[in-house]
Amino acid sequence: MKKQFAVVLFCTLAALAAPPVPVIYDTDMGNDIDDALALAMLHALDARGEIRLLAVTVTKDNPWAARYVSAVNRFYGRGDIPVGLVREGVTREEGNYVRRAIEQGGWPHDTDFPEAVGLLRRVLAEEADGSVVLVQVGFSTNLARLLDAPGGRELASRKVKLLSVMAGDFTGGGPEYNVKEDIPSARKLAAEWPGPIVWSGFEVGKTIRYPARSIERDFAWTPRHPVVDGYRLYMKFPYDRETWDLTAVLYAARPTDGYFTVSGPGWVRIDERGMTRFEPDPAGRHRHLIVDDLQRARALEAMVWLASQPARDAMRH
Ligand SMILES: [Ca+2]
Repeated sequence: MKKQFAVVLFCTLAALAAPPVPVIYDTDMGNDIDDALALAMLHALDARGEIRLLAVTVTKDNPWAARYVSAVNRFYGRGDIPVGLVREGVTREEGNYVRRAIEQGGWPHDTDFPEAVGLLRRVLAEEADGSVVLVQVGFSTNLARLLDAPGGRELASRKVKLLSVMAGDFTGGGPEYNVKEDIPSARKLAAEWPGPIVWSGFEVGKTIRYPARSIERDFAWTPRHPVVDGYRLYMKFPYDRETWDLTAVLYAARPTDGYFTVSGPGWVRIDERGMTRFEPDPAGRHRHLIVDDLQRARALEAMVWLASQPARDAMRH
């Protein structure tokens, strides 16, 4: 009887739990280390059943960026997640950790990657209408191209529930890196994306820093980890690093948990030099994140726990 009761209870709880949110991660992996920590968070959220990581698309036109994504996916036992790579992107620059982390660590990885926009179209087409959350934490190259691809604009409009973006600066600072690297695509995305966008500006992640002590302490469950390898190579260790891309993932996965305050509606306007500004408008489809000191502490704790969560099916080395 007891066992039957447990089975019934489990089934009831499973039915009550919200289904995992399908997520696509679009990243310029390799330019900074926050992309890698954000990918680790996505694997933790996937393992918890909060999201389903459908695919990763890379905006950095360098094979080592995609290989590193593949290596991290395989580490988490998820080599099945497709990885797309931009063709003729805005930068071929390799960055200073993706290749070294793979070569020094000997991390197994894929070497053939489909073109990113084609992968986005295929993956979006398979999902239910209004269900997908897109997280863009690099340049807007892939998503701007999606709008011009056959059927791409309709897929963006029909399938995507929310686009969570790390880009811009809404405190009057200079052109932000993700915008500046591909200004025409960022302008196109801001002006033409058919659905809601929530922007995490430079000022949000800048004030919440991932602690070096977490890298040293919280990954002790595994002798080796490709994200830890990357973190130690990216800059002279130990250092704390801004959590820009992690904030966009946290909001995308848990939008109602109060980690951030969301502005009223409006539009993000981007000028020819890449300067961003938020223009309030009750009819606008854009919002941006705001964070106070209490939220910074809560958000950081969540980001650290998720990024360092032990992998269910980690490769053992
Ligand atoms: Ca990034």
